[in-house]
Amino acid sequence: SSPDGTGDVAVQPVDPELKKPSLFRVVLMNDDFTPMEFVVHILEQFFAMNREKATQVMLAVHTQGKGVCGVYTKDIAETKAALVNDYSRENQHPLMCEVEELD
Ligand code: NFA
Repeated sequence: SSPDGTGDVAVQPVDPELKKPSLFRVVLMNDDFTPMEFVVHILEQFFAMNREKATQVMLAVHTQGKGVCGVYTKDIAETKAALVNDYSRENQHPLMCEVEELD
């Protein structure tokens, strides 16, 4: 121990500064072929929306070309987009889900 007898105890900083994670939008793109009911089903199953919210978002994608499904950290956003695209392809629909970094 040190000469003052206090002992060599490592003190950790209180309130370490942690960087906030970057955020990413998961967006659905409109197309002319995917059935509206399939898009509603995707929004309910992968983004935990109720039928009313899923219908609103589906119609926003249909009329505006794209729409936000949710905002997540990078790994979660990329995983959700990949799961949606795999599921759409399994069901032979061209629906596309993309990831966009927020500013
Ligand atoms: N535009 C598609 C249709 O008219 C519906 C759709 C909505 C597709 C949202 C993709 C995304 N059947």
